[in-house]
Amino acid sequence: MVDCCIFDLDGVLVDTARFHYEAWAAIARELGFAFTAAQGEATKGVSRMASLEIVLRAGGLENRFTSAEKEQLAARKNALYLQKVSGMTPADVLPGVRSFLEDVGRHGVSRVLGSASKNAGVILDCCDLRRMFEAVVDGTTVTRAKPDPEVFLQGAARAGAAASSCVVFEDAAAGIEAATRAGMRSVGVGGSPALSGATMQLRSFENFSFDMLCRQID
Ligand code: B16
Ligand code: MG
Repeated sequence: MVDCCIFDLDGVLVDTARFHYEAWAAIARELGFAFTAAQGEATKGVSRMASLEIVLRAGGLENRFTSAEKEQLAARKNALYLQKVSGMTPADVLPGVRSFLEDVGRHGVSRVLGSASKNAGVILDCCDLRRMFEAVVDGTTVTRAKPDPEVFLQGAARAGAAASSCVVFEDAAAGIEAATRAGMRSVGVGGSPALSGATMQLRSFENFSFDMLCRQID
């Protein structure tokens, strides 16, 4: 039984994970080291300040900056990131996503956004996705970042759904762990081996339907 689908944003509905990575890599370059794409994987689904710590550790600079300096670095990264996402359009929504969201809605099942990002609203508006969700929970309303289950528990509460009837769509290991800790089933989107803890795997939303989800997850 599935009463509510909760969708992560970055890496599930849109491919903004690469913009996060490019912005962090630019900050690392300014600080004098290379931040590799493999190192960038660990920042997926993780909050902005926790991501900064991962970047600084990669450069051996974890004890180098004051809190105020770290805030400045994070703000600078965010400005670079916003430059990249502000040009997004509905064409940037990943293949099959829009029709799957419509299909879920046609079944009368709640659609909730559950993202760690403080920029979720900007992306939803640029990509004309906001009207496809009954509730939006994001980095502006959540106090504890994934893998804490807060974001998904807030989403279930907003939809009035029991955790056991929710399915979370996630591209990050931290998000799959958060779903499991919330008592929810999960779909690991994108095929990364890091998502082996998910209830089921989905490479892409192309040709995927709500009926297929129910058959595979129930
Ligand atoms: P922001 P999600 C997450 O979004 C990203 O995966 C992660 O890389 C980022 O650090 C985090 O949002 C915070 O984003 O800096 O925009 O507030 O995957 O939970 O939708
Ligand atoms: Mg994500």
